[in-house]
Amino acid sequence: MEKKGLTIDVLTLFPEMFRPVTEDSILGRAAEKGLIDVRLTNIRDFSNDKHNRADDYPFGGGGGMVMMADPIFGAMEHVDAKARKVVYMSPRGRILDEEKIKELAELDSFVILCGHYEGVDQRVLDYWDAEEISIGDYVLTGGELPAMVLIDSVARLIPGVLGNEDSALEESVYSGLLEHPQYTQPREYRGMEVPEVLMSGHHQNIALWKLEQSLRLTKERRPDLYKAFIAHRNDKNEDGTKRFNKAQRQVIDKVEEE
Ligand code: 4FN
Repeated sequence: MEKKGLTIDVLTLFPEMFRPVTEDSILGRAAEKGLIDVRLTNIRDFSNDKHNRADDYPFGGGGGMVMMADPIFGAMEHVDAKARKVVYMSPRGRILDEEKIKELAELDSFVILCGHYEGVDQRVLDYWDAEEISIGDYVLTGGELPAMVLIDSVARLIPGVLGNEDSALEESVYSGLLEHPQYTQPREYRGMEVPEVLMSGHHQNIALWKLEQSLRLTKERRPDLYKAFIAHRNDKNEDGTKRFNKAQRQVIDKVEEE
């Protein structure tokens, strides 16, 4: 059976930060269609302290505040996290990539914990067996923006979330290449013309031009991605057919020799 929809529980001290992302545009429509359900839990609601505190000073000193275990445990129990995958957005984690995003998009549900201040009490991560995932090497004030990046990237892989059912797969990210240059109206702007081939209506030539541009750009700007593409260029599709036809292979060989 095909899975129906994805539920993501987000545990955070700042649930209001997520509203614009979860209610607007593409994600909002996906939610209306029942394809994705992003549930927000305010960790502070599970504080058992008389002042509703969710953070305290770090043992061993060092300044800043640490998010306490107890409110997070309460929130985790509330969303029944024991039965599900728990992700902690953290600069200590492996950097998010398309492979991890695909893995998460195949689940029925998972939980995202967002840290703030100096992060969470380590016992939370140990007990709930959290997988730490980072979105990149820079300092942030919290895990909320990273969680939104993760949600956005996972959501677009769920069938039906993007208008066009297969547009997520058609894009160059699917092949691991950067995108070719894009143009729209007008045909001439301040003396700058759109490449002739795009106006030709010759679909085969257009597809080959796009492939060539993607390859050149990727080779120049992201040699890491280009090397990975070249290493896998002779892989077969899932159905055993060849990934690239003869004309495409010629383009790849040409750029490889440049
Ligand atoms: N960041 C670095 C080294 C040490 C600390 C930080 C940092 C927010 C709770 C974590 C940051 C970046 C990418 C979560 C950064 C991410 C965070 C992320 C994040 C408050 C503690 C903190 C060496 C990476 C620069 C603050 C490096 N992806 N600490 O930013 O949550 O997910």
